[in-house]
Amino acid sequence: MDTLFQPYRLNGALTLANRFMMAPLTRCMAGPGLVPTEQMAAYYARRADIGLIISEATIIRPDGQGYPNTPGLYSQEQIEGWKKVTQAVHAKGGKIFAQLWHVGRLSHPFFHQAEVLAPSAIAHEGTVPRMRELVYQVPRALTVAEILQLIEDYAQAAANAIEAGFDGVEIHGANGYLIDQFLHHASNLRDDAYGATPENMSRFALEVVDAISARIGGERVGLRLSPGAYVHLAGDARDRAVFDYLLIQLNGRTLAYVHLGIFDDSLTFDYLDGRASDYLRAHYDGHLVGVGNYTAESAADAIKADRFDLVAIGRPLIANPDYLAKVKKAEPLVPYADAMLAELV
Ligand code: FNR
Ligand code: 8K6
Repeated sequence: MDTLFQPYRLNGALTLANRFMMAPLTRCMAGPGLVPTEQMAAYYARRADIGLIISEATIIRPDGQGYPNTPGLYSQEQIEGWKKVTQAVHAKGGKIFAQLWHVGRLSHPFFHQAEVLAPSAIAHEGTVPRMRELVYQVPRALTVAEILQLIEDYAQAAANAIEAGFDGVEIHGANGYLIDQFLHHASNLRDDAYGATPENMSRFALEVVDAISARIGGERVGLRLSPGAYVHLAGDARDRAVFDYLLIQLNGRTLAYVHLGIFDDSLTFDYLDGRASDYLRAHYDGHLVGVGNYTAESAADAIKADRFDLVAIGRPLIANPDYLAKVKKAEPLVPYADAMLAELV
């Protein structure tokens, strides 16, 4: 357990105070204009003893929104709002990355009065959470020119994150959102340079990584991936080859870390021969962040067994702003309940 509380060097730019990360947690509490609030600054600052906070997913442009009141990083007001958050976290000695997000086909015109865009014109069945009257629509397939614009918009949002004082960014390439929609056969039926083969299906993710790295430096860029489809998408055995290719490509690049996107890491996937975390460990050479129903104890065991290097904690950190202090003193934790999402504690 002691290892978890020791500093961890990610690279020449970043050494973390400990091996805990705060998992990105959408809270739907941004103010008008999707601007972060003082309450959000105080909420993140209460958790500044965590080695690295990953912000709630933050949209790179208006048509990337899929839930109410999620913050953005494309307007000057949003940048100014985030400055309050990063300053509050830094004042307490913490570090924070912005998670950059576009939901692709999981958007709805309700949020932005524009088209819903995705790799292919395949709808996700169902409705927007918390807004049950909004049925997901059939998206329009992106043109290549629109894909290039999206890559530029990701890079600009990363530059905005640095202007706002973030220590880096995590690219949200997981959980069935836009980047993940390119990486899985269930949502990518393209037959151009962005579809059909592992190389083409990985192209968008890699171009986003490269454009952001060119702008802010790869040492300040993390990437979240869900090689096992478990939410918003159906898995397909052919997805395995896409992630095999993508990870080989990522091994040749500088990144701060790769972070698994999952809710429960005991899930296994036939086409990954087991847990997604073990698959990533076997195929990715850099720092790996594990997540998904871990306690400090089970994370310490996993790190000792060399299954990953750092652990991200989600729901327990919603319920316990003083998670780290409690774990250190072996005090009991408040159990998480969904009702806690109504308030920023
Ligand atoms: C999440 N999760 C999540 N993931 C992500 O990449 N971006 C996000 O914005 C969110 N938002 C979010 C909101 C809420 C309320 C929950 C519960 C989860 C997933 C999260 O980062 C994490 O992977 C899971 O919660 C599993 O970790 P725990 O909670 O078992 O430690
Ligand atoms: C896989 C990424 C998860 C995206 C998170 C969306 C966040 C919404 C969570 C909905 C949970 C509903 C609980 C309702 C609580 C009342 C809040 C006012």
